[in-house]
Amino acid sequence: MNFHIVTIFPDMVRPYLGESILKRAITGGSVGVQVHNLRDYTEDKHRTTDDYPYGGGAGMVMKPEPFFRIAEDLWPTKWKRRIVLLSPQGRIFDQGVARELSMEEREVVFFCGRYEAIDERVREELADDEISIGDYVLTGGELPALVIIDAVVRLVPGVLGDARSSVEDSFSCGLLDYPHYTRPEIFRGMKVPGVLLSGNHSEIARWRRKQSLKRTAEKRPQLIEKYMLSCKDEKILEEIKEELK
Ligand code: 9D3
Repeated sequence: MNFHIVTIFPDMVRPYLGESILKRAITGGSVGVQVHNLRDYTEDKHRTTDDYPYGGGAGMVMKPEPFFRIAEDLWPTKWKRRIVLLSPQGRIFDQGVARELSMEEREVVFFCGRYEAIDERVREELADDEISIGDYVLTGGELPALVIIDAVVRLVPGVLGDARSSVEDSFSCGLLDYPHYTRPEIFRGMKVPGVLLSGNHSEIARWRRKQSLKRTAEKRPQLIEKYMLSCKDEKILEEIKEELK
């Protein structure tokens, strides 16, 4: 799995890639991430990447030439690259999009915008995909690129190690997580639920399932609607509704 981040702020993204699971994934060889300075692909003395908008208005627009130059220099064959434009107009990133990207065979290239916009011809001619990470306004695409790489890398086989597989995660399974506890058994008078100390593994599994369903129904009811419930889940949900009466 190979990623490229194209940005005018390469120093913003490099430190994050050099720590923790991401670092291990990269040094381990299952994932590659290269950071490219867009300014290196300008041709003028001042290494200009932005200009005034045609038609007027506030803010600057990123020039098309540096994006075309880097795409044609580094990934000249169209079918070997997937250029992802990061922008507020993109489709919203979620675990499904992460799964889709984790199966990508082409080089995945993120174009990070700054200023108000990127020249429309970059979208029309170069972009294969356009992604937003949610409906809030950021200052650029750099954090979105890191967010997406972070979510995708943990789905690449071998990155997490098999002890904790990403398959069991909340969201990939479509429900929120159940509550977790560690020692001490009583902390400032607050007790760990007895069932977790019982050693009864089927009871524990049922309690966790019920907590997941309860939390999801309470905090994110739309996730319950999307999720395929088993007969047993339906029964547990009825039980939860009964208890809330
Ligand atoms: C009023 C016009 N603004 C759109 C909401 C202009 C604008 C603001 C901020 C254009 C770009 C940006 C910078 N944001 C991104 O490049 C971006 C982003 C985001 O702001 N939120 C969520 N996902 C993303 S992906 C790239």
